[in-house]
Amino acid sequence: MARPKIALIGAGQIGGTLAHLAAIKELGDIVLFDIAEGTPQGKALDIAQSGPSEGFDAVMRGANDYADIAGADVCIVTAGVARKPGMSRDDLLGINLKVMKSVGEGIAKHAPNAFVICITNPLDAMVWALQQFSGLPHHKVVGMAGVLDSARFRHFLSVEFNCSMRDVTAFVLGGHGDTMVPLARYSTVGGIPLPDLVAMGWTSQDKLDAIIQRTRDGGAEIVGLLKTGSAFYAPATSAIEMAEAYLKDQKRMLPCAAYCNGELGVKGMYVGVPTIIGAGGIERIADIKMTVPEQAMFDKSVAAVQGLMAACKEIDGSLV
Ligand code: A3D
Repeated sequence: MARPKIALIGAGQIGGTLAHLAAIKELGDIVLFDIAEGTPQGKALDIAQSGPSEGFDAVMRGANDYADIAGADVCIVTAGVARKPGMSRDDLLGINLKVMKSVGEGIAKHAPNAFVICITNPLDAMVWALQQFSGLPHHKVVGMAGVLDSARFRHFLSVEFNCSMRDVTAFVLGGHGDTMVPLARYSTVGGIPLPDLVAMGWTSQDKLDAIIQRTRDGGAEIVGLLKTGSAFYAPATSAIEMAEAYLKDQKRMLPCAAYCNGELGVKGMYVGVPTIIGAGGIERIADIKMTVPEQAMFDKSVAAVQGLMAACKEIDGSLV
């Protein structure tokens, strides 16, 4: 059977890391696409030359022409600009919206059957626009944010509890921004929910609140340290987890920005919700019932995403 084809639209910090991870995991042959001439070709050659030591079989190619993504099974989109210190994700909206238009048209023309994972910020509004620009079905266009936000939460919790990250599960829902919603009740260590661990004296409510806030600020903390851009190792790893779930029909339950049609009280927009990803793309959304305070936090986050969608509509009248 031929290897799957993975197209990475954007060959910057995340794009390069995606290519390296996809090769090491032998997920398929890889095309790195970018408008910058030389960057995708140089990165593709560099990563290909890591193959003999790592021992992977994957054809790696750089491209500046959308024709080279033809027939891709998966497209992961990071094209656009990233944050610098002092910028919010929302500051990227105007420039990245234009990028989504050209990317959407390129995918529609050359890879209409792909499973598309968007990473470009501001995430929830960009994936919503990308779906419209590409015209691909909603269940085949998804945003990566919840896996990363949950991974950050899991990492901080594992340090607090001095336990393996593998045994920490966590749930971060809502929009990928300052209003994201880490849900303590659905986050566990070895199946024990966080509120129970507070009651057991494993941590205090104050410490847990601080970890939740650090999770919300997780991206900005890294931007502040790097000074030249934003996080890329963990964002790439998170998107690869989603791509692998699709390519191997793993039916993983992962929090993703998915198109909601009434689930969790949301209709006609993308926002972070628990989903099942398998060969059918987004196969299911878990319509969990939240408590009144949780729902209020979630609704606030949904409203923030709707504000960004309205700003997009003002810039591009074709969006509905
Ligand atoms: P960066 O290293 O700047 O790479 C972006 C690449 O996009 C560059 O190589 C550009 O040349 C390329 N590009 C620009 N315009 C186009 C275009 N029209 N077509 C094709 N390629 C183009 O950024 P990065 O890789 O660090 O981040 C990429 C995006 O991911 C940014 O918008 C970040 O804000 C976002 N991001 C999202 C998360 C989430 O969790 C959602 C996390 C981290 C970064």
